Amino acid sequence: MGGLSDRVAIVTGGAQGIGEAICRRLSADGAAVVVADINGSGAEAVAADIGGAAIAHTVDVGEPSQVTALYDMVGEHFGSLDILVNNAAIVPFTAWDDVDFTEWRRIQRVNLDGVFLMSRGAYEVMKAQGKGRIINMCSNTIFAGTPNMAAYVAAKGGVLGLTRAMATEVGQFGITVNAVSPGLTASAGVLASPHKEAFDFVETLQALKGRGQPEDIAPTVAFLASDDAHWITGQLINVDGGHIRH
Ligand code: NAD
Ligand code: 4PL
Repeated sequence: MGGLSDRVAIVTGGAQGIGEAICRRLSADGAAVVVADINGSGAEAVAADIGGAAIAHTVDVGEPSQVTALYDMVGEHFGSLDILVNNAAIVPFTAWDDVDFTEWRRIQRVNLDGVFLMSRGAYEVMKAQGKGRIINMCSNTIFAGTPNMAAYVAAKGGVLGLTRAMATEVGQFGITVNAVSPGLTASAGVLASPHKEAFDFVETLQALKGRGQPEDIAPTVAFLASDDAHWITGQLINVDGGHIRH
């Protein structure tokens, strides 16, 4: 057991990809992890494979009533919450002018509204406890202006803004709010999308060579959740092999 024993963590989008790697890492460090995902069977499979205190919960982070139900379950099952990782997102590959308002709203609803709803719920518990850690998954696309993802890039810019602003208001309650921005990473979602064609080009831009893996991202999240990160809040840590500098 590592530095997160006796901690309770929720990881959204934990059924696959980077979220799954975060669930596995936080569990390895000793946390009881709620694998929260709209893909309930995928979340069940990850929680079962992790074993121990890990449990699965089906949730659409963009649906207020489902977010409320998640926090009700966590309150009954654990009675506390130490760590929230807002990782769930839709990762589109669509030209800017092929995005209509319905598609724009679909992306904002999960990628930005979902972070608000989940953070608002976690805040109530963490404020009462006088401590907590919120870690938001951002993306280095907000610096690169990566094509075919304008709605996603806009939502992730919003996530960084919320990270900075929320940190200011919740620090007085012992809560830190930070963000992690991966670069192109070989998650299940990316490997099943046109983004997979970009690995070779992105590698030419990276200072460090190779393909980012979900396991390369998870340790930074674990660090921000740990006691060692107690004096860090409102920050963004870029984890992309040195693709972009900010
Ligand atoms: P992925 O597509 O492989 O997995 C995303 C998970 O989120 C899936 O399990 C999916 O079911 C879940 N999800 C989607 N909508 C949901 C909803 N409404 N409610 C609950 N769960 C939902 O994604 P990934 O590549 O592992 O990305 C994880 C995070 O990392 C995202 O925030 C993404 O923006 C970010 N990120 C990824 C990359 C990359 O290249 N893979 C790069 C930078 C940032
Ligand atoms: C550099 O966040 O950061 C593709 C797809 N390329 O989702 C991302 C880069 C993608 C990224 C991302």
